[in-house]
Amino acid sequence: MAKQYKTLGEDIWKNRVETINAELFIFTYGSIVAQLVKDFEDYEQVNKQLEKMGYNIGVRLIEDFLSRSGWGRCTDFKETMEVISKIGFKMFLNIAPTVTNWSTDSKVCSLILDENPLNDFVELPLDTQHKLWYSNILCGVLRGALEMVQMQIEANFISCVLQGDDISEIRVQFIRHLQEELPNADD
Ligand code: MYR
Repeated sequence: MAKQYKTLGEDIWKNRVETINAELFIFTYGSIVAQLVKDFEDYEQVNKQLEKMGYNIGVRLIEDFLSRSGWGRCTDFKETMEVISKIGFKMFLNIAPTVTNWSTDSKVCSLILDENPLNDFVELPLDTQHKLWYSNILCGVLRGALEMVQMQIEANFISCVLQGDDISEIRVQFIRHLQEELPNADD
């Protein structure tokens, strides 16, 4: 099954790569983070803003993901996480984070980002140590995209190579399935 995800992700990427200037995107993201740091002067606030921005991207990106991948429903959170890694990340960032460190109840796992294009060309000042999560936008993208398929999750960076950690790790927690909005009988 892993191979199936991989091939699908690679095919989609090959068709799209020519149209994307990755470096422009990476530098644009960097300048957004720098501007937020300047405006808020508080790394926690910057993390929150990045997460919110990502959320707004995620709620739109899911439609593109579903139509381009042709993916249907996942059977459970474990499959969803594999699809996110092998197809979603592959499609949008050309990476496939490792899904690992599952909790015993299968509700929490980690995405290990062996590579992260957003980090390219980035060095953080020392005082950001474990306060600024530079790629926090990704946490918001996950939350927004999954909310659109009725899954409430929380995602947080717990380590990052830009902070001197050995690995970059996003912890993802499944909270609950959301109910489809039922039309109000009085409407
Ligand atoms: C379902 O069960 O309805 C399908 C769930 C698939 C969710 C896929 C979400 C893709 C998010 C892509 C994230 C990319 C980050 C760069």
